[in-house]
Amino acid sequence: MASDTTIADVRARQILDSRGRPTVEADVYLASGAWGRASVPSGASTGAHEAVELRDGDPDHYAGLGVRRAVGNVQQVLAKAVRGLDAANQRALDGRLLEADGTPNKSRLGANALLAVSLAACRAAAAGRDLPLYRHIADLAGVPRATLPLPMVNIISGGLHAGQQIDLQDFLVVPLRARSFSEALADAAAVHRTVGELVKKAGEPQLVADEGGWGPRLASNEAALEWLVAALEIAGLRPGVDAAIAVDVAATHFFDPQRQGYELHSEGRALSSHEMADLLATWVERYPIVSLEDGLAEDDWQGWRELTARLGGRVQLLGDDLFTTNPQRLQRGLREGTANAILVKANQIGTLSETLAVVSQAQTAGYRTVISARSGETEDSFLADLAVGCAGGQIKVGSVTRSSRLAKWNQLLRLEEELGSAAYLGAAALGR
Ligand code: 2PG
Ligand code: MG
Repeated sequence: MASDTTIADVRARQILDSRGRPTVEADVYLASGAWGRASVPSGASTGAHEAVELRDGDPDHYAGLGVRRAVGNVQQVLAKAVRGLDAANQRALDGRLLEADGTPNKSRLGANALLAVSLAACRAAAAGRDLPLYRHIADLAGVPRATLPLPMVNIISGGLHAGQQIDLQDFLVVPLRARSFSEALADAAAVHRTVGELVKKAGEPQLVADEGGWGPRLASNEAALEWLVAALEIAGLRPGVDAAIAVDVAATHFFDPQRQGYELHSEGRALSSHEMADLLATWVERYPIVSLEDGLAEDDWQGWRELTARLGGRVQLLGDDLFTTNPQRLQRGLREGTANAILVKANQIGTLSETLAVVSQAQTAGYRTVISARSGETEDSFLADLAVGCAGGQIKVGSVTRSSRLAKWNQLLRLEEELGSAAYLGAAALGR
């Protein structure tokens, strides 16, 4: 007999994320006694169009970054709003959260408050139904066959994640030859290890950035691509055949709106939107790049249209700050032919139901989806089950070091054990 999945109680607290900053954690308890816990990640390179992450602004508490107000909003407002609702009916529950907030960008109660409850309720419902989390999510998403995603794994970090020693944010490896998720992870780890050796050889300290990728000083942004290709070869992976490269340019964060220029500070030069597209096109010629994220800034729609017309047939053009997991912005992108894939981050929009709706909106329109962590993460592994349950196709978690990252990769290894390697999408997720 199904147990009672009525919400009996909600609790919340302030915990710390992988950068030592406060974030919200919530527990949702059901009438049956089953319960679920979830915590909320946080970005550094956040887009202007993201839902509002409510912070206290009290300079005497975590330099203004406390989330005690958001926690209070869960305890005092959202707990009352959802008590008595069925946690298994995620859409109705999330609808109630949106109603309680009442603003388009979750600025009253905070998207961090809403998402903590939304995710914790999902986990509680899965426990109440005695189902693995990914299976419950698959039911919510209407996905008949859960799949294991193709990973993109951070190897070299720059930009806001690594003290801006170079301007571009992430250089990632995409394992292509692997027939299973565990083989893919092993190939990615080999590349990470090899780049670590190159860092040492270059006489640089072996220090890692926010997401566990290496953060060496480099002569230019392009040098990161050269290092990555060298590492692939040393690791015995044929570039472009056995493994390829993805780049998160994160261009919003070096675009100067006043001067309308892309300022490559580390190289002492500024590029127009058109020149930036030229640079990316050159790199796509020269290196085995299969995915370019945020190649241009979040509101450079015209530039994005041109970039898509130029490169969209050859590589995945992934919108992160461009779309911010927002259905209206994605709709505009679909209408205007910008990008061909969307990065999906639940905290950019604020509830699980809205996140699943955006995934389905994108997939229906033929855009690929990449389920993504934030640079600030916790030990919560929800993301892994989300990527599997919604058949997201690809996943980006950061590197293969740092427990906040491993929580997700390791959960995917467990899910592989359960689903079998036949559920692994591999390079097919990129249309290969
Ligand atoms: C991104 C993410 C993850 P942040 O830009 O894709 O790498 O970074 O969470 O800082 O926005
Ligand atoms: Mg990004």
